[in-house]
Amino acid sequence: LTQDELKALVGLAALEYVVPGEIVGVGTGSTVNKFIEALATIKDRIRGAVSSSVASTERLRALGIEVFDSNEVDELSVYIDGADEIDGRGFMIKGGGAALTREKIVAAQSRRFICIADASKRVEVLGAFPLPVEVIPMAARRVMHQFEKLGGIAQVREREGLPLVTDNGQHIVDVTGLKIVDPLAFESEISQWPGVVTVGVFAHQKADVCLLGMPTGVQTLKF
Ligand code: DER
Repeated sequence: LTQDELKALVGLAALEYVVPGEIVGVGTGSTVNKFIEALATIKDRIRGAVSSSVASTERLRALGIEVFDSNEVDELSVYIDGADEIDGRGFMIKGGGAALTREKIVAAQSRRFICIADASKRVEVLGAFPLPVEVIPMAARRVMHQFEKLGGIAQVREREGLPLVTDNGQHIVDVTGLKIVDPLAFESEISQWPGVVTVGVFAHQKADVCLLGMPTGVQTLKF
């Protein structure tokens, strides 16, 4: 099975966690795009979606699925999203798609986080994938310096030679060389650095279930 087929497999498997008649929390990324395609096949059985990015909103609307703002709904039963890394406790690194802030917001308003990922995302210790951190641009230099003091190597994410600008109008710093052995403490510490909007460690908003696409099929991990 190719990686794309593994993503389609878990995107389809996630349908079983969707509660009929309800509004579904939808994340961002290529694996979630497979879930959105699957969701469209049952769009008459759901009320709509809350989306974690402009990109996902556009895809949902193009497929005839109504999209609500976070402020229009109370709690969601379920949030379906991908990850860049996921460890044995359901802690994740996210933000490869630059949507980490809205992803963490929608995850926080959802009762259950269902992570969908191909097997390559499963790690023992978080940190091999460059850690995304959304920052207020004026704070970028100091935040990068703080990470360097932790032994990291930080750089501003660029698109066509200019800093990438997120849906929220901010910049992203990617940090390599970190070993995040205590994701809960790390997330708490970095989140209170002045100028940090969101750190791409999802420990306080961990996954409850991970549907992992393996060549042998879908492995369901519960945390
Ligand atoms: O940006 C994100 O958090 C995405 O969910 C990302 O982590 C997973 O994207 P992928 O499914 O395209 O690998």
